[in-house]
Amino acid sequence: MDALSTLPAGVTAIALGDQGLRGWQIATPVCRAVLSQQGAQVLEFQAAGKPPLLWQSPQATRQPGKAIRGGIPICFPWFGPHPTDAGKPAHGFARQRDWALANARQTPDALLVELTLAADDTTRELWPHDFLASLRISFGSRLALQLSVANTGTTPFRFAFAFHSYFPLADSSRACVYGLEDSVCIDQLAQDRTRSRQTGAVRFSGETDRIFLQTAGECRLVDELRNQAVLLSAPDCHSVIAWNPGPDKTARLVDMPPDAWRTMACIESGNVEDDAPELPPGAKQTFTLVLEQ
Ligand code: TA6
Repeated sequence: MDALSTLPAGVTAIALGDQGLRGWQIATPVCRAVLSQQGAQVLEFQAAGKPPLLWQSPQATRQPGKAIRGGIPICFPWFGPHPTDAGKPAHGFARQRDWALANARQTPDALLVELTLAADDTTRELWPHDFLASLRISFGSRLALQLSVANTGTTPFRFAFAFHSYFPLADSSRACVYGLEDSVCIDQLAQDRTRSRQTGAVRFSGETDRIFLQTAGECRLVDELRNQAVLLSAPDCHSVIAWNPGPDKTARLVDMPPDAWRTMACIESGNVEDDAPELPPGAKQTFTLVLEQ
């Protein structure tokens, strides 16, 4: 745990589980949240007067180095399985490592927290580039995340990332996503990963794993049973991934109860596949996600 000289009121350092994971409990007049130092991962967020925004598996691990199932994992510097080495961690290494707490301060509207992750010998073994990643999180009446990636090396690199957000649903079969119409859709479950143009809203019937490219940067997840919605605004993110594991895949996930697929879905804003950016030496790019209920 990086000790800032003092934490602002409303921020308390906490243990997450009993295997050494650390994080912070956030309680302000406008929201409550839990943030894990591992992965700079928002695990919980609830704005005053609103339902919980995020879903977390009741069986989520609290083991150092193991991804935590829920909240908003940060997939970086690649998305999904490593393109050439299956031995490397899925979704990159950012979600498995402690990020350094760089700043935490209260503003009139929100508590702002910044964490950073810099390249080191161990990351270079997995990904041979020098980078500095920073995640700025605004805990206010809504949740906003801003990921910046800087190329601190001497050669360009291409990276992919996603805010892998888990959302609760009353019934995943009675939910849908608007705003992805006309985007290019890659069905990850199809052998040949066929591409098509999305027509109409995206729905979840059993296992669903679709990458949408060239999106408009804004979409809305609607829980039809509860008549509630989450608006995802991510103007710098051109990809959205919609995932529900369905019953069979869920049965293979040790950190998810067997019926968990019925009450959650992931809507992940990022830049992957064709949308993955290339960063020249010395350059920095910033990507914002705002979640509104
Ligand atoms: O969200 C899309 C996806 O790539 C799915 O294929 C599934 O693997 C999911 O991410 C979860 O990945 P994880 O490594 O967290 O189990």
